[in-house]
Amino acid sequence: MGLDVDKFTGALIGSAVGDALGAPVEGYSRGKVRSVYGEGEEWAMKSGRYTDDTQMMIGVAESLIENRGFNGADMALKFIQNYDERRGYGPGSKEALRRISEGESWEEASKKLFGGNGSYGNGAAMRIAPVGIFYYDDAEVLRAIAYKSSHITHSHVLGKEGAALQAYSIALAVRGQKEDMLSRLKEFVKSEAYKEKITKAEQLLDKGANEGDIIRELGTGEAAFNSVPTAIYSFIRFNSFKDAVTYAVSLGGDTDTIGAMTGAISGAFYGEGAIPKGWIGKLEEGEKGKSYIKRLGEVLYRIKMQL
Ligand code: F2R
Ligand code: MG
Ligand code: MG
Repeated sequence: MGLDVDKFTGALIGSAVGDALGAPVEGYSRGKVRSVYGEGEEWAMKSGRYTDDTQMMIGVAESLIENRGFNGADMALKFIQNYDERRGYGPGSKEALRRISEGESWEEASKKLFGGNGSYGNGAAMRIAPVGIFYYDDAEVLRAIAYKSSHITHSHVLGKEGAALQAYSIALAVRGQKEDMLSRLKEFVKSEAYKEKITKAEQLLDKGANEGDIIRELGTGEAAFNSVPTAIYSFIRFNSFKDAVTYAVSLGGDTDTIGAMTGAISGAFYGEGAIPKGWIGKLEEGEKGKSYIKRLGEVLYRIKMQL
């Protein structure tokens, strides 16, 4: 299949760009986001520094590359080796990684969180882009790997399902399937909670909903079910990387994460070349900065295409 490497690098760089654009306004209201970014045609990225979303996404990619596929113990180790408190991690993820670093197995640690229910936070979905591109051609393998990679920190069924839904959205985007994306996602997803959110997204698209409707009906919070559907909606509603990611961040709430998830889907669909140059230009460089992230996308592509 003649698939461009630009889609693989676009998903990873797009995720990092969305994260960095949303990072300075994470937790802000819609109005406060506007007051920071203004009403300009193309928002100027502030610091370009990415957060835990990208730091963990890098770990997923590194582990898939080194193991030519999923290896739970190694992926957990990558998260621990890359751990950087200053990137701002969710409390559940932090606790799971602490437990694993102290000797618990990656299969057991996450089950202890939130009173034994496990986390349904969006931390597994926000880092899933490498799984979406690497397994773009097999929905059932993608689902299995999304669940397993989530389980390292997020064992609640809704945390895992959110990651699988986000990964499959990226896979469909790599394949250029935007038109019928929502109906395909509804067929794919197993949980009623997510099916209902996708139906809601369809209705909101039909009605030409305003930002308030999206915040209220789809959500902008830290739970996977209040953020993954919003990212998918943002991608489908607009016709460019810039507009989709700007919209996702403009809603406020968990802006770095919904920005990262929208950026991953949009980057996979439009390709790296469609990401505003000013945004990539400002994205942080350094040991594991934008050049490294791009390289991870290229290597995943080469392995996948057996080049
Ligand atoms: N942590 C942050 N942002 C705050 C600090 C950033 C600040 N700017 C800084 O620089 O310091 N963002 C990151 O966390 C989110 C991802 O979180 P993750 O990894 O899913 O963590 P967690 O704790 O597992 O889940 C998030 C929250 O969801 C609720 N929750 C989850 N499962 C629950 C359950 N079973 N029962 C009840 N509540 C549950 C909790 O409130 C969790 O804390 C991203 O935004 C990332 O950017
Ligand atoms: Mg973050
Ligand atoms: Mg966040």
